[in-house]
Order: sequence, then structure tokens, then C-alpha cells
Amino acid sequence: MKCGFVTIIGKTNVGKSTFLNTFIGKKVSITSRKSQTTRSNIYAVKTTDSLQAIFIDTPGIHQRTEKAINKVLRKKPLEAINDIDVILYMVSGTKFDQVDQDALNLIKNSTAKKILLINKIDLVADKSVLFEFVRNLEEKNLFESIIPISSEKELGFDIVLDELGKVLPENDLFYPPEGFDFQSINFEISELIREKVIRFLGDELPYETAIFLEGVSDSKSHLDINALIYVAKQSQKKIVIGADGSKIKQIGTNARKELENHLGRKVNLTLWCKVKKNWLDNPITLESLGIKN
Ligand SMILES: Nc1nc2c(ncn2[C@@H]2O[C@H](COP(=O)(O)OP(=O)(O)OP(=O)(O)O)[C@@H](O)[C@H]2O)c(=O)[nH]1
Ligand SMILES: [Mg+2]
Repeated sequence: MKCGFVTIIGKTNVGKSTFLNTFIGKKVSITSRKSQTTRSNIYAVKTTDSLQAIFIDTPGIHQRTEKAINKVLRKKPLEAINDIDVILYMVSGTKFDQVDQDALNLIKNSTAKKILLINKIDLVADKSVLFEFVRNLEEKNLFESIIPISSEKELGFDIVLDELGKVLPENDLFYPPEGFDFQSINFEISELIREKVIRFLGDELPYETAIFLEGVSDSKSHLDINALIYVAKQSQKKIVIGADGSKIKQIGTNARKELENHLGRKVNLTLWCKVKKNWLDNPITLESLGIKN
């Protein structure tokens, strides 16, 4: 068997979490079209007849540096390349800029095998541009292979699997073939709620929200979940609640449906919004939210 650890790294919004979910066939990492969706290193395992890959999805690389949360999130991909067998570096379409180049400089000296995934090729109309892009990146002499994929349309996945089979080391299985739940149920619950908050809010606000799970209690017929949506300012609370509570109701209904689907049982979800001033810059609040080094 081939078995080892595979870290997915790339700029925010390139589709790392979407790739992980579709590649392993299970939703383990929340996704959205907004930037900085993933805030923790998320583990998930895929086992086939010939290999086992333990994936680590990481927060996207970005240029924000001003707040404590940014400093914590910037370290996550770097934590996830220690003692790793393979790095999947992901870009979106034929976009490659200085942030990508800086990231490649950081991973260059890692002993891990590096594979470049060009995601969202369903959006690249002119395939000759893609061809040229691959040729330019080949000149960097950094990657074992460069694979165009579409995480949404599941294109190129067989090639990714083949290449992982080539570069992963020979090992016995680390985890049972039927799978392994790395993240706690409470973490999954707060992430699924956060996904709905991000998806149903406008563009800048999602980055300034967090979910604090106040309580999860089991009554025979259903699960009672109480959660707080933290925002950083009073004006943001108004937006989250919406006219006559319509926005928070929409978020709650969608989150409850997804939670019921995910947990396979009835859920009673109570959501409140609370202003937690400057939480993005407060190390103690960040730690209480599980966002820590
Ligand atoms: N068209 C298209 N869209 C995609 C593809 N893969 C991902 N997306 C979209 O890209 C957006 C970002 O996806 P995510 O998976 O959340 O991106 P990410 O890289 O994990 O982002 P961060 O967690 O912020 O670093 C979502 O709206 C996805 O639906 C793809 O192959 N094709
Ligand atoms: Mg992500």
C-alpha cells in the first residue's frame, strides 16, 4: 500500500475545500464564494485498493495582515507542511501572481513532493491559454506534475489519484479503510452554521463573523442546538438580523436543514447575534472559538 499525508495549499477562494469534499466524496470542509472561508486545518482520509491519503485542507493564503486572526491563519498552511509527504499547490484557472510566487518560495525547500493543481478549468474557455500556462509553470522545475482539474465538475480526479499513487510512500494503512472522523461533532455543527452565515450575507461582513456554540443537548426526539453569531460592530448586528429578523431566520432555516441532513436526525436550532467588539483582534476570543496556533 501507498499511504501518507497530503496538504492542500493555495490562495483563498481557489477551491481547495471544494476539491477536498468532492475528491473524498463527503462534505468535511465548508465552502463559499467569499474569501477566507476555511479557518482551521481540516483533516480527511481517502482510501482506495492501493493507497490511503490523509488530506489537510488549510486556510487560503491572503495578504491581510492587520488583525490577530490574520496572523494565526497565515501560520496554518506552514504548520501543515511539516512532516508531510505531498503538497498539492492549487491555483484557480490561469491566475498566478506574486502571492503564489511567495507561497512557492516558502514551500520550495520542503522535502514533500509537490503537485500543482490548476482548478476551475471549466471556466477556462481558451485551452491554448491553459497550455501556455502549464508550460510556463513547468519551467519552475518544482512540481512532479501539473494537473488541470475542475473540483466542481470532478474533472481530472483520476489523474490526481494516479499521481498520488506514484508519489506517496509505501506504508501500511494509518487509519481504518472505512474512514475516520477527525473533527468533533461540535466543530462540524458550528462550521455548518458558519457556512450559511457566510453564504447569506453580503461581501465584507462574512469575514467578520464567527460562531460560538453555547450548548448542544440531546432530547430523545431531537438535538437542541444554541449558537451565537458573533459580529464585530453594532451596525453588523442589524445586517445579520435583517428587517423583522428575516435574515437570521433565513440563515437559521438553511442551517437547520443542512444539520438535519448531516446528523441524520431532527434539530431544533436557536440562533442569536451578539456584538463582540474587535473579536478578530482579541487572542482570548480567538482561542475560545478554536482559532489558535
Ligand atoms: N466553476 C468552478 N467553481 C469552483 C470550482 N471549485 C471551486 N469553485 C468555487 O470557488 C469558490 C471557492 O471555493 P472554496 O472551496 O471555498 O475555496 P477555498 O480555496 O477553500 O477558499 P478558502 O477557504 O477561503 O481558502 C466556491 O464558490 C466554489 O463553488 C471549480 O472547479 N469550478
Ligand atoms: Mg477553504
